[in-house]
Amino acid sequence: MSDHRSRFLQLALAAEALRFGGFTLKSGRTSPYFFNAGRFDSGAALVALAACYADAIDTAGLEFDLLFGPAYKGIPLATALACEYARRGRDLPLAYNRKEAKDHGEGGTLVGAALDGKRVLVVDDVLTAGTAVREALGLIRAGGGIPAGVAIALDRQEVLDEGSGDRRSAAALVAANEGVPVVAIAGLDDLLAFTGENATLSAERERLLAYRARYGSAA
Ligand code: OMP
Repeated sequence: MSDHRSRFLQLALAAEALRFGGFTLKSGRTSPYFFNAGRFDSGAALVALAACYADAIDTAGLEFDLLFGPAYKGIPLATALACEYARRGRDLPLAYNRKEAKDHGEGGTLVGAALDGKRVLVVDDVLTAGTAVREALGLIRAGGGIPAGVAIALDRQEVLDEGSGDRRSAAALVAANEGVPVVAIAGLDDLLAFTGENATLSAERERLLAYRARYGSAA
């Protein structure tokens, strides 16, 4: 497992952003694990997380001119990543959206750098069905930007409909249908590899394997 993957999983477990138990997802599925990026709730935690995003993005060779953080959880993530790139010598413009349009002051739903003609990288927390990410890509197009990719912390590597024969992941479908690369710091497969290396997580690993057998995408 590449360094940023295991570093991220260690950070997420230490921050309790990644937890094991029983969780109901937006899809209604009951998951034995949950990723809550809101637990990266200090400057040091966000700095460490942003370095993992930057390593994953650079390893994938994504090309973009602007970072976009979808409200709400993407906003601090994209902001921390912009700071990390500045630290690495690349000053990137940053934008994000409001959930509710503002009808006074500067107005509108988009905040920050103008998207016009820019190749925009969406920075978000987690992808399950891809609904949140697809919405963000729509906002970018509506704002005149050119979607250039999606960077997420965790790809849950799930199928959209476990009853159908289509075992493609939701992330692969977003990439194919939206025409943009989707890059994750880590995925369910990495979490399984990580739990396999840690004997204290063997019970959790069994539950993850059962969940993947039912809802997981083909590799
Ligand atoms: P999709 O829109 O289905 O891709 O799911 C992304 C959203 O699911 C996130 O923005 C969260 O609201 C939520 N979520 C998590 O935050 N962490 C998880 O581990 C799983 C989910 C989820 O509900 O699927």
